[in-house]
Amino acid sequence: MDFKGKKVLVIGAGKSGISAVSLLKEKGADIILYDDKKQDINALLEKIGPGFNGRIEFEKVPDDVKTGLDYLVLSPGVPIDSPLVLDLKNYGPKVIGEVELAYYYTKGKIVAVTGTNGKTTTTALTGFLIGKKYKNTLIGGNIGIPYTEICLKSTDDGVTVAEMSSFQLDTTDTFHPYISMILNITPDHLDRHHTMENYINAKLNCTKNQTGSELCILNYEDEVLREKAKNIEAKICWFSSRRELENGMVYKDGVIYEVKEGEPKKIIDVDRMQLIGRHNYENAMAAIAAARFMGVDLDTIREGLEEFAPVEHRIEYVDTINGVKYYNDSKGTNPDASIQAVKAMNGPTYLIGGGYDKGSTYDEWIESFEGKIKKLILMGQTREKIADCAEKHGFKDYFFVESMEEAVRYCKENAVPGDTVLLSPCCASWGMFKNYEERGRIFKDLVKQKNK
Ligand code: UMA
Repeated sequence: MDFKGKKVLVIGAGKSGISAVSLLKEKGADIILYDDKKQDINALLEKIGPGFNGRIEFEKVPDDVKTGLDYLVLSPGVPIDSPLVLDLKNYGPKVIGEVELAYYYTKGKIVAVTGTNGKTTTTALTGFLIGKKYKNTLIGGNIGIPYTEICLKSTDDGVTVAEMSSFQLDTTDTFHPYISMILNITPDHLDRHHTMENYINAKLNCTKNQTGSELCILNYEDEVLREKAKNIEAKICWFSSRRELENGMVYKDGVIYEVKEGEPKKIIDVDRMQLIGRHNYENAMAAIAAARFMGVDLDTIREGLEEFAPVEHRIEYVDTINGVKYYNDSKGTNPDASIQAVKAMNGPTYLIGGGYDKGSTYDEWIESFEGKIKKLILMGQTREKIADCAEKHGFKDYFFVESMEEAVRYCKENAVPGDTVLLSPCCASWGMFKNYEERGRIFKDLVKQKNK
């Protein structure tokens, strides 16, 4: 795609927009970067890098920008049906997303990872396994590294593993991965997509351009996916953590198998992995299927599965102190995420929770305890609300603390060998911490201070 001299308006001056502008600058486009909100121009220019001759506009797109536009490039957070985008469409530009732009410049094979939950871990693990065979394996997308930032580093003999959100897939057109995967689909981002059908269709965009010789990896336990698979052109590899399959990847009784024509071949005892929890075994099966399709041999895959450390703050193993294992799941900022972490625990657990109140209800979270939670240590704005909910469900083993330091100290003083301590707050961190990353790091530091 030749952008030289083309008039391109990039909407959204966040990570993706800035990165798209840097790419378009390299390609000689005539660029206007726009954001609804005013920002510090110098800070933006610094991020864009040297040699930018374009314009930056805030709050209102000037009329002279609208005329003669060749392209409109949308950041993932910009809805395709926003009033601004609908207005600009009348001026005739081609509307693409930041990912579609990156795709024009991607060489080699692409693995696209999507799903409502588990995308980031699966993207990281898939990249890790494939990277053992393909030297130039790049990882990016929704994982936090804009796709436009990595695409120019791709090579014909390399692989790009891209985490794709529904926002990003909403604005793809020719984007064509060699391998796609949809891990699961449950309601999410309906404020943006309006209907579940739209959300599902956005996810399915990751496979719409695939051909019969390419692979689409799907979760057999997801009814939506089972139904939608009928219209998918690509070869399908199913995985299941609940039943045996004739072909695909299966998790059963602590072991992951690859099954061909009903013949299971053992891949790994899940105890050998650092990833824990059924949802993570599903993520691992998807990643293994992708690596197998890319020709990575089984011994290398096993080695990779054992080496791979969970993404920081997601059921991340911290340490074992006096026979007590500590896990950091600070990313458990909502009931769904935190329930997965609780389910992943195998024995008696001290659970540290509570934080900023974003209006969640905690009933399902408390119900997921299933007798496993020895003590619920609560902090932050939501502690009373959670305690009330716990009482309602007959759970009385909670304890209030004022700080993370006090929470960790309480666990160290009370947990006995064989217990586990899990930080999975079920709430946002704001109010007590800058973000969930800071909360997780403070927890880890406190755990590692052995005498506290
Ligand atoms: N903006 C507008 N008009 C709009 C919407 C946004 O001007 O209508 C501006 C905002 O004022 C802001 C900028 O756009 O200055 C933000 O752009 P953005 O929302 O596209 O965010 P980026 O910083 O570019 O980050 C995006 C993804 N964010 C979203 O999808 C909301 C990041 O995913 C992603 O890591 C990054 O690109 C790199 O690919 C985050 C996310 O929350 C982690 N994703 C959602 C999820 O995982 O559930 C989809």
